[in-house]
Amino acid sequence: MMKKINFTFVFVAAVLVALNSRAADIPIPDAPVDTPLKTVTDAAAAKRLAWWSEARFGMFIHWGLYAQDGCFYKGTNGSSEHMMRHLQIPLAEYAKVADDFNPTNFNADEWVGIAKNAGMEYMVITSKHHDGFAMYDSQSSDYNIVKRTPWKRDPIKELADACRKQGLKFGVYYSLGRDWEDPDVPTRDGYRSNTWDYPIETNKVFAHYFERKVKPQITELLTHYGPIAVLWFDTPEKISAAESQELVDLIHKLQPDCIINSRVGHGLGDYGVQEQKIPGAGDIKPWETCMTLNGHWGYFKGDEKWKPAQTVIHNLVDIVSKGGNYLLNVGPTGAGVIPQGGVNDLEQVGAWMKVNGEAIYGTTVSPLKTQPSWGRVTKKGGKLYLHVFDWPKDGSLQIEGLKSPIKKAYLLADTNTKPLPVGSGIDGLVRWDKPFITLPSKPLDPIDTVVVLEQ
Ligand code: FHN
Repeated sequence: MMKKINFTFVFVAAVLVALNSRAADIPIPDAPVDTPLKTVTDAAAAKRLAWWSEARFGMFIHWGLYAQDGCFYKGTNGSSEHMMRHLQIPLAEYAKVADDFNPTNFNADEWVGIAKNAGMEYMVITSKHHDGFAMYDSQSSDYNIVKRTPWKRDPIKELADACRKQGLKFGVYYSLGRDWEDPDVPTRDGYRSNTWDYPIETNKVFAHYFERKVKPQITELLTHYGPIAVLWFDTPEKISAAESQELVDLIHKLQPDCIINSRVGHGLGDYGVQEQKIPGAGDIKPWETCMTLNGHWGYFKGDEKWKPAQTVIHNLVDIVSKGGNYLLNVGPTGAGVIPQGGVNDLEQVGAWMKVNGEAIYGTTVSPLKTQPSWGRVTKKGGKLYLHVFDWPKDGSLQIEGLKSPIKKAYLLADTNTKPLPVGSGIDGLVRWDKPFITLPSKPLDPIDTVVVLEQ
């Protein structure tokens, strides 16, 4: 009997060790559980969100010291923008990466042009990620791109100016509850803290970091760079409800029109975050899916697994048909370049958006009870936009559950809006709530051809 127990114990211990060691090297950063938004959009929030609900599609950018060598450090794979944590690089060593960070190929107008050409209407870039390094000329912390790199330029300023010039809204990401430079940033059981430079979690006082770094940096971001359209907080971790509220009040005082996401913490913020996923159904409150274009947020050298343009377009349509926004991420290189594979993708998405953007911008959640098997539906005013992914072989498209009769049907890409026949039901009866639309034999766009129903 003893032998059996021993064996079991050894086996269980071995499994635990294996799991634990595997846990240590899981590269993909975990998404915090997003607290559901307590604040249903009040009138002020609805006003702030008006442009955002129109925009529907934005560019997310993760750029920082980790990009210098594609998330590798001295030849070792750091797995992601969490490189400093994954490899437990001492702060003094990690800071030296800045000594060589010199992105001479950076061109703000080019980055904004790529976003604009893709049909994106806003941009959100990391002003400070978990490594605590400010990607702007921070007056409250010398640990920043202007003071610590040979490049000495402020990309936040240059991108803010370029966005304004090209008509995009500009926003910043800020890592709220994870900062591996500051000694006072605890996380739950230290699981995402800097425990290698600052090993004693109980010594860490979040309020000190909040007063010393968070509030001064949020203040300077909202006072030195013109209109900031979005403050995109991340990983609120150990922030208190009072501190979350204090941040919201500070932001509204400095820039009342600035939109705040739900990761400011404690159910506050103007919209909810879905990370790397699209919910099955929509939500009564505004929400946004943020997603990588390849497999990493920060530039990871060798990751060429770009989502095909078809996937991006279908994701965008799916999200918008459920009332959400799509914030799609690129990770520029240490030289300041958005990888060509991502640019090629976004060019194809932009070509589709140039023809079909009307069926995305300013549309709202589909009025149909269920998502049709052949695609998705978006709505704007008296028009329904039928996004047909799978073209019916018999050329007949059925709609279920209309709430009012169709006055006219035509292909969005058909500039002559030649009416499409709206046929009768299979039993010969014309069911206005379940019409059939006779389509051309071939779709105009194999990825998504849009049929417009005017009601
Ligand atoms: O740990 C971060 C991660 O690096 C990335 O910034 C994502 C983007 O939403 N947020 C955290 C993981 O949820």
